[in-house]
Formats: sequence, structure tokens, C-alpha cells
Amino acid sequence: MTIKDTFYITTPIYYVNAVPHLGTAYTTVASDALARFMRSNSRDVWFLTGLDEHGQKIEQAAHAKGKTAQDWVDEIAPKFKHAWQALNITYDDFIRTTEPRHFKGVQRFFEELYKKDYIYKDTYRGYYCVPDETFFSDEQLAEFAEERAAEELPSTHDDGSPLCPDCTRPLEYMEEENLFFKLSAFEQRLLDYYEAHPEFIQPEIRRNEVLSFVKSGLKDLSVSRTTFSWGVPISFAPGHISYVWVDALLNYITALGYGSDAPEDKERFAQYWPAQVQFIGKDIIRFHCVIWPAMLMAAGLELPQTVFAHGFLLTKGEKMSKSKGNAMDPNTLIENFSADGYRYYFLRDVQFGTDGSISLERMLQVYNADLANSWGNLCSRALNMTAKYLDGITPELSDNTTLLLSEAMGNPLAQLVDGGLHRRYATAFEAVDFLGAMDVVMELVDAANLYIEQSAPWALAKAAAGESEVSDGPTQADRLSFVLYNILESIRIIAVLFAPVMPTSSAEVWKRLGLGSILDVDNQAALCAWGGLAPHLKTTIGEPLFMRLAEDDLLV
Ligand code: ME8
Repeated sequence: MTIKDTFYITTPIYYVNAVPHLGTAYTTVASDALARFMRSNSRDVWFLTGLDEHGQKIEQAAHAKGKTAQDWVDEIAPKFKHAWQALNITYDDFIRTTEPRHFKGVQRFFEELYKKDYIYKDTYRGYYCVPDETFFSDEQLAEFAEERAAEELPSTHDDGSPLCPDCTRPLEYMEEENLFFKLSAFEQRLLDYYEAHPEFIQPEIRRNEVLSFVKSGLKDLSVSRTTFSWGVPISFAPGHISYVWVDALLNYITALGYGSDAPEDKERFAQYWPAQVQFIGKDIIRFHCVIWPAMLMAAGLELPQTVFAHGFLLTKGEKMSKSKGNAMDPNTLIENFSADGYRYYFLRDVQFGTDGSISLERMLQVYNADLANSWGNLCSRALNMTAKYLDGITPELSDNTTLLLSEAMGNPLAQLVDGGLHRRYATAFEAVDFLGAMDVVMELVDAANLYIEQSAPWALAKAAAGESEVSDGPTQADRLSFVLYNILESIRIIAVLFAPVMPTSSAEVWKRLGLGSILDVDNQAALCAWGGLAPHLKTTIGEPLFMRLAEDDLLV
């Protein structure tokens, strides 16, 4: 058995104050597509997602519904699992921060930092944003007030409390004895690390943002709370629970077994940590690129290779969020477009890393154009013609006939595939350019559709039917087989390439071609070499892969 390179990929753990929405689904779908791509290219993948269940915000959300926090999180958690199932998310582990394994790891981490003298007690006096679970310094508030004044906008609420620089909701004043983490001690070490590891923060724009934030100076961070109890208790400081962000960030290692002495946990941790990529939205970049690496440095652990922050999904120009009431429901969209159609749209129409406008109209357009008309139609034509002209059996041609016909008729599809198609696709995927990768696949889809028009198999079938004399060279029937083989071979390869993004329809195409399970593929590059389709396979036509939709068909 060969030892595969590991690939540990994580999503943020989502707050359970709300049910899953398009924003949280976006990061999760992108992570799943990359995890599937890596698996199909023989990487040993560990894909983690989960839920952030502690903090004041969750406690307040629960109490507002007249429930205990525990009851509330237990009620919401299955909704996330259900949503991820509906989107075919293949996570390897799903962590909830209320689990004992997580408590153990968080407590161990605090003890470790305390032992190393990175934790001290002091009084926090200042402002806190409960919805963002974030502390804001006086300097940050002064800077925000200046920006707002320049735009002639208020920076305080009617009751005089300052507004949150991130979400503009009113901040709460806090005065509490807290534990502090010596974050300031890591300022230079972080800057040196960013310098030595340019791939750590991506894309570039986020790296610059973090660099200038750190260069402006880091303050020690309050890492415990004492005025409520919904969190992980800190063993050496009775009455203190972990600040929810420290608790949450640690999920990436506690899920692997950090804090446990069991041999299997130690082994898993050693096998997968550090992560290859951590996907986040740009809203939580400072937590992941400043606090998180400093925490890891303090504990003497390695840092993840890359934290990649994608942009926001915008509807009508505004960040889509539950609190703004402009969040579309993923379940309805899945019902309309199928999980594959959903996954394709978000990865195909928004450049990962920048903000992107999304709309139902555009989703309908992309779905119809790319999936129903181009890809779906290609499969349907290919399989129908195979049924009609070849009794549904994949053709066999001798190497010599194939060579002669390639010379006589040309083979643009084979040329496109063997001219580095998979390399271009994989390069895009590795750079998490999902849009670019889908563009490469669509090139082959378009080329195959064009090839059908230009090679006109129906005319070849007619000629073959009228053929009487046996000639030395390839016959009209050979030409027909050659053309249909090329079309079927293209759809075999397209299905392999689409599988990380559209697993269900790709698996279906393989089934219709008489091939095995596409989900077992772990040698994608080899499978994308031209000529892999075996002869004598029994193909089936099946229902349309993607039904064309009109606006009136949509459930809203
Ligand atoms: O921040 N566009 O959880 P959260 C794109 N629990 N992505 C979006 C989005 C939008 N409009 N809205 C949300 C938290 N997201 C913490 C994380 S991790 C240790 C703790 C996505 O439920 C995006 O990934 O508020 C963003 O970072 C995440 O949801 C925030 O989820």
C-alpha cells in the first residue's frame, strides 16, 4: 500500500443562532468540491466542518425562544447535518463545540498556555459586540467614528452606545475580570511568519489587510468571560469560561484529537495536522490569521499551510445575511435546481475570493445554459444516437482504423483532451479557482456539441445504411463508430472532471455509459487520458440529466 499525501481541509464552524443559509452553504460546498477533487487525485483527505455552539449570542438566542442553550443547540444541529446531506457534503468529521472531546482539548490548551506564562488575569473595561462576539478597543472605535463622520453617518446608537465597526449594531459596555492572552508578544513573530510564508494568507488582498492590521500594533486579548456560563470552564480559574472565539478556533485541532492521550487520537493528530487549507469568509480573517496563528505559536504547534478567505455573496448589492432578511433558503433552491445545479451555480458564477452578486434570475440562466442545454443535452444526444445507431453498445475500432480516420477526419476532441486539458483544470482547482476549472470543462462540453454538428452522425448513419461495396479502407460504418466513440469518450471524461462539483449527475453519466462508480475514482488524471472508454459496454439513455426550467416552474 502506498502512503498518500494527506490533505486536511476545514470550514468555519457555524453559529447555531440561525439555520444554514446560502452563505454558510457556500463555504461548505466549496470545501466539499475541493475535498472531492483531492480525493479523486489520490490524496488522503480529512474534511472537517461543524458548529460553534457557545457564547453569549447563542445563549441569548436560546433564551429568546424560552429554551435552555443546550436544548436550543440540540435542536439546530440536525438542521445543519440535514442541509449538508441535501447538498451531498462528504465531511469526514462534524464537530460540535459542546462535545466532551472538544472540552478536553480546550482545557488542555488553556493549561498549556498558562504553564508557558502566556495567560494572566486583568480587568477588561471596554466595548463588546455580542452578535459578532468581538471586543473593540477605544482606538478601533475612534477610527470607525472618524470614517463614519466623513460619510456623515452616525457612529453611536440613540442611547449613546457606540456602534459596532463591523456590523453597525450597538455595542455593550463590559467591565469584567478576565484572563488575558499575551497576543502582543506575537506581533513580530507573526509579521516574520507572514513574510516567510506568503501562501499563508490568501488571496493577496486579505494578506495585505492582515499585514497592515498587525503592523498597527497588537494588544493582549481577553480570553475568558465570567458573567455567564455557556462555554468551556477553565480548569485553573474557577468561574471563568473560555472566550467563544478561542473555544471555536480550537475546534480545528480538538476534532483531530488534540488534548487526548488516547493513541488513536494522537495518531490522527500527527497524521493530519497542520491543515493544508482552511476556508473562511473574509469577515473572520483577523481571528484566523492573527489570533489563531498566535495561539498555535504559543502552544508550540505548527500553523496551517493556507487560510483562504472568500468574498461575500451579495444580493442586490448587499451582503446576504439572516439579520438583513435577504437570505435565500438553500432548500428551496435545491428543490428547484437539484443539489448539483446548486453547487455548480455558486462555484461557477462567483469567483472564489471576491464578492459576487447572486440572483435567482442569474441562477436560472446559468442552469439552463450550461447544464440543461449544453451538458445535459450533450449526454442525451450522445446516448440516444448510440442507442439508435449502435444498439446502445460502445463501439470497437482497431487501432489502425482509428489512426486512419483520425488522419482523414481529424479528432479535435482527442486533441483538446490530450493537449493538457486535465493539467489546466487541475491547476485551476489547486489554486481554488473553481470558476476557472469549470471553464476548462465547459470548453470540452462546447467542443463536443460543436463536433456533433460538424460530424453529423445522422448523415454517416444514412451513408452507412446505403453502403454496399466492401472497401479496403474504413467504411462509413467505421466513420460512424469513430465519431460516436469520440463523443462518448468526451462525456466519460467530462463526467470525471465535473464529479467534484456535480457528483450525482456525473455518477449517473458513468452509470449510463456502463462504467463503475465515479465516486471511487482516485486517479483522475490517468482517467482523463484520451482513449479510456472500453468497447462493448451497454449504455442506457435515461431521463434528462437537467430539465430545462422556466421562471414559472420555480418554487420561491
Ligand atoms: O463566524 N457570503 O460563524 P457564522 C459568503 N462561528 N459567505 C458567508 C456569508 C455571505 N453572505 N455569510 C456567512 C462564525 N458566510 C463563527 C466562525 S470558526 C472557528 C468560527 C459564511 O455562522 C462564511 O464562511 O457567522 C463566513 O466566514 C461564515 O459563514 C460565518 O459563519
